[in-house]
Amino acid sequence: MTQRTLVLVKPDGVQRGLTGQILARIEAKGYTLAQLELVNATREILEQHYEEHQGKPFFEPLVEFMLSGPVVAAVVEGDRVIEGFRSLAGATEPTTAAPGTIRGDLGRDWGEKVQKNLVHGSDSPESAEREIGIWFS
Ligand code: DAT
Ligand code: MG
Repeated sequence: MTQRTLVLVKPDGVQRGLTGQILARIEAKGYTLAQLELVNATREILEQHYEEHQGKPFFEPLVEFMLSGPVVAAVVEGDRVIEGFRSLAGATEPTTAAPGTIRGDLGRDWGEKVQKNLVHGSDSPESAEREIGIWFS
């Protein structure tokens, strides 16, 4: 079942010079980069993108973090890519994300109110289509 997912390399990944490594892992896994762009997010984009998290204690720190520098937005294609990229990314918390995953290998906790965990990946086909529409309209 060929799918599309939205992947973001978050500002920490771009600032740390890890974009190439992260995209290389996606390509090495066999997925296809269908669209790719370096973007300065806006508050409006982020409030839509993270609407499920509005009202949570980390929401404002998350938006501020995502506004702190450019992000790389990509549409990635492949069979079961939504699940596959989430698996490649690892758990939300970089401290406990499994070694071998992007977050587990390249991320850590920085003692801040928001987890800076390098990447975003859509969590369902519905989220993927919604998020692709926000970032690539
Ligand atoms: P994911 O990015 O693994 O899908 P999520 O959708 O639950 O995780 O949360 C979005 C982002 O918000 C996540 O990548 C990092 C941050 N975040 C989530 N839960 C958090 C928490 N309890 N404390 C700090 N930051 C958090
Ligand atoms: Mg999520």
